[in-house]
Amino acid sequence: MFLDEIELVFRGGKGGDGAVSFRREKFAPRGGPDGGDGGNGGDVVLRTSVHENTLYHLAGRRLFEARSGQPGRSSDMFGAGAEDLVIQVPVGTIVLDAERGNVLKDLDAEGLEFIVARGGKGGRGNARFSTATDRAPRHAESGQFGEERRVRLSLKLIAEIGLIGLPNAGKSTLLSTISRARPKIAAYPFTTLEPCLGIVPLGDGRSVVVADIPGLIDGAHEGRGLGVQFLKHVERTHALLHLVDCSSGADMEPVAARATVLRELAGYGGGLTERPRLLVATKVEDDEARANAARLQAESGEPVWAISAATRAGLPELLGWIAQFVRRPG
Ligand SMILES: Nc1nc2c(ncn2[C@@H]2O[C@H](COP(=O)(O)OP(=O)(O)OP(=O)(O)O)[C@@H](O)[C@H]2O)c(=O)[nH]1
Ligand SMILES: [Mg+2]
Repeated sequence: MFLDEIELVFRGGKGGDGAVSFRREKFAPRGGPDGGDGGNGGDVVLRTSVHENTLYHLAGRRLFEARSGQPGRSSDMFGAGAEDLVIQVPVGTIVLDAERGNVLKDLDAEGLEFIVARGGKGGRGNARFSTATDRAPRHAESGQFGEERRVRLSLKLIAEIGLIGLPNAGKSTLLSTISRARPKIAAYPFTTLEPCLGIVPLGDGRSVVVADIPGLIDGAHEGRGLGVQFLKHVERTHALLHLVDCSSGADMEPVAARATVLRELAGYGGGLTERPRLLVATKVEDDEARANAARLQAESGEPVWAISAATRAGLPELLGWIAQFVRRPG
């Protein structure tokens, strides 16, 4: 089960109350004040761990509260401070204020910690309130309440595989076929207006995150079409699938279509052209499409993998190729 967004309340532990107490010594019936301080409440701490991949383990519970500090005791004994409540979250968890929506912390590396709700301070015992004029203070402080925060945790997936290609190449259709993501699909260019990520199960218990981005057109790296801002979403991927429509109804002849997208990658820079890349002929369902795919392979000098999202032909082989770029465990 995958869960990438959750709203929770975190509450720091309450501080222990300070004690009111007086020394009772044999020959000093009215001894001085000796009430100790209460211990501090525990903090709620979020800590990143590579052993968590989702936020699912936090579901089903709305409030996470750290323990309270112990009250102070007589004979100047301090109450014990409470241990922190440490909650493991996956790397890539963003902590947002649930009301205002602003980012409180971007937990983007292993072993990071963030105190999401501080524990309350322990109250001072009456021993601390003794003055020259009041040697027998009868009051102590209560422990403070812990901080309470309503936050949204949002898991930012980092895509391992990026889908690139001209508009209408079949990128969103492929993603919707191999994952549960449901990007919009239509027979007109620029159906996809923002990147969409899907988790693709590989069948061996592992999964891979695939990013579908809006189609690239001539001049995209200079800001044409939907612009360059989308290429940055594939910048951190390990490999790219370059989809080329090889059907008879394609908007552009496949060899030219391939060259257009490669020019945009080169223009964008950032090492995208050196990224492992697989040329994928899409919508290959008839002889004409097969011939187009063969010509694309001959003229590009690159291996071309033919698929059809409609018939699922070639998809298991494609997932096999993708599997070699998965770096995450489990
Ligand atoms: N026959 C056939 N049609 C397909 C296949 N894959 C996609 N299509 C059609 O091609 C059209 C474009 O598909 P999309 O998946 O929206 O293409 P895209 O690359 O995401 O396009 P943009 O989001 O505009 O960049 C749609 O009408 C799809 O139904 C396929 O395997 N076979
Ligand atoms: Mg699309």
